[in-house]
Amino acid sequence: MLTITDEVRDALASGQPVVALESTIISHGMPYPQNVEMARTVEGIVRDGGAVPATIAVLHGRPTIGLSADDLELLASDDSVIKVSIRDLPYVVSRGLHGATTVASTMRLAALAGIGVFVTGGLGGVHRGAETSYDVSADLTELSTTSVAVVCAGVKSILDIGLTLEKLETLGVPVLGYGTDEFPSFFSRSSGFGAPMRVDTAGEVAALMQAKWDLGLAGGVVVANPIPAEAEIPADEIGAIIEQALGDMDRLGIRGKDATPYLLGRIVEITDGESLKANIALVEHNARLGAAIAREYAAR
Ligand code: PSU
Ligand code: MN
Repeated sequence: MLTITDEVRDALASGQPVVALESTIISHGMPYPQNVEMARTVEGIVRDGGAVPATIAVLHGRPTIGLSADDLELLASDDSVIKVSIRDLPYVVSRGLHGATTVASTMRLAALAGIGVFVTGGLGGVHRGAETSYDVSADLTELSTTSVAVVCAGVKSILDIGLTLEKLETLGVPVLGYGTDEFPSFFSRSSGFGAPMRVDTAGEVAALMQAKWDLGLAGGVVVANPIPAEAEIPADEIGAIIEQALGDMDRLGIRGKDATPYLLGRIVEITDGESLKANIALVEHNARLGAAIAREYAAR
């Protein structure tokens, strides 16, 4: 049921490094046209890093691995594109719709295609107030079963970071601080929470991936790569802005799958675009690391 470009198929068949990229970040995570510029740039960074980029989405109901420039433009600008997590996949596929895939559904489609490394910006997780809303991203359950390493900049404090880390522990998901003892919080290098484990090289990540899967421990690995210092928004500065965005969301009664896109957009508005710059910088930074990990993993 997958459409895979010849380039990606050939790379996988010959054991060359491939890096999966998600599309919700394009369609529902950033405004146009910065989103499509980001998508193109990130693919270029993966290529420069010696790996083949495979951006993943559902187009005309077909799960598609590897996208053209026109596909990226459509995902970035067409309002009919649906945010597709795991539970939404059958709907968009059976109806022939366009879908932008989240971390969860991108992981699943990457795994079906045979791709083991995936680069994104931030993971979904346990939302603040989840004790009453039950809002826990399917990204976490997917990480418990699908064997793909996910390079991210941690999770931002629109979520409950502590509960997200607890849930990942329960689900048996290794969470690696890359070159850091502290778990990063997306816009900021710090979060107040320790990284459960630390690694310092792409080779160490690849070795851990292999050890996990050789042990028969199916499921993902989270590689938490802090935003570069020159691009970060300090935690105390972004904290108040996130509180404001959460308050606005509550007043508007927004919840469920619309929560994360609303909050991301609102934070861009409140910061007058500063958060968008940071977001783009951290995704680019993750793309460099993801390519290096894919190369190390392919060489094992
Ligand atoms: N965090 C970000 N940017 C994003 C997302 C999360 O900083 O674009 C997206 C990812 O696609 C993630 C999804 O998988 O939001 C989580 O949505 P939900 O909480 O509805 O599962
Ligand atoms: Mn949710």
